[in-house]
Amino acid sequence: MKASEIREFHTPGSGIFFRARRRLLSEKTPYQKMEIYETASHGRVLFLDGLVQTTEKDEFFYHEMLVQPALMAHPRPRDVLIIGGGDGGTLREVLRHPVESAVLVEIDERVIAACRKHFPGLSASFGDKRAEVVIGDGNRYVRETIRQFDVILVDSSDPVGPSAVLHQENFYEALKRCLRPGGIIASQAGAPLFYLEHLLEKRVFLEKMFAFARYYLGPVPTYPGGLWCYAFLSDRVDPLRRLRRDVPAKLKYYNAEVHRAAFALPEFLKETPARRRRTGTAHG
Ligand code: AG3
Repeated sequence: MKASEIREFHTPGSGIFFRARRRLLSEKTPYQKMEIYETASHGRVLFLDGLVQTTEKDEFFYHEMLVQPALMAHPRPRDVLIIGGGDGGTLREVLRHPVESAVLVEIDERVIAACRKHFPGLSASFGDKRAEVVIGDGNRYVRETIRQFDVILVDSSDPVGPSAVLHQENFYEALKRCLRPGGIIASQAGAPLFYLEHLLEKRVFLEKMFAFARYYLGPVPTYPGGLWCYAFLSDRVDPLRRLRRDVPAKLKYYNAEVHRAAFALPEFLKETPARRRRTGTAHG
């Protein structure tokens, strides 16, 4: 492979590659290796520890679908908490709504600094008066804060490395304590094709914890498998009832029909871990 081709392995024998026009940044931060490239096909691409986090071309699929379903299902979201999301894309989607505050807790301040410089389309939202950035460990923040929120969004990376704790049961217990009555959590849950076991196990504890614990899906062309899973969690709000009608202008992916369709799950995601072990399904 030529030096100008950058890639992420999804398995030892498959993955995605981009032709890089130029490397804009390569830095070892205290938490991870961060790289930003200008590519021939996808605009700028951010890698953390070798995993594609965002590309200018297809980031809207992910950021709109992580944020808009929860924000549109909540009758009056005032205060929002974002865990992770240092590139600013999730914050941008939140601030399309007339919220009063959006607190973003990011562990790695170098990611924010780099994205403010290299991804203006994502990070312009950091300049908004309603945005408050906390540099720190999201897991620790939710255990220590006395603040409560209407919507909490978990914009983590894969369940390996610095993000691993953000996929665990006791993190969700702590999150729940930060939720106002009627509040909603949405979190990115990963690639159904590669993390199916993990997704099915996670749903077992999420369903015990929340009256409404639903997975929903959307495409993210540059993420492993191309199909991405998110969790919608609430004790009071059914994601498919009483959506607000004031969808923000200028979205590229999300609308009310997409919202409904996203909650329809394919057969392999309806499995339970126990049934799957019994039938020994081959994929995932
Ligand atoms: N957070 C989810 C990234 C997961 C990508 N995984 C991978 N490429 N293996 C993205 C952060 C964007 N705000």
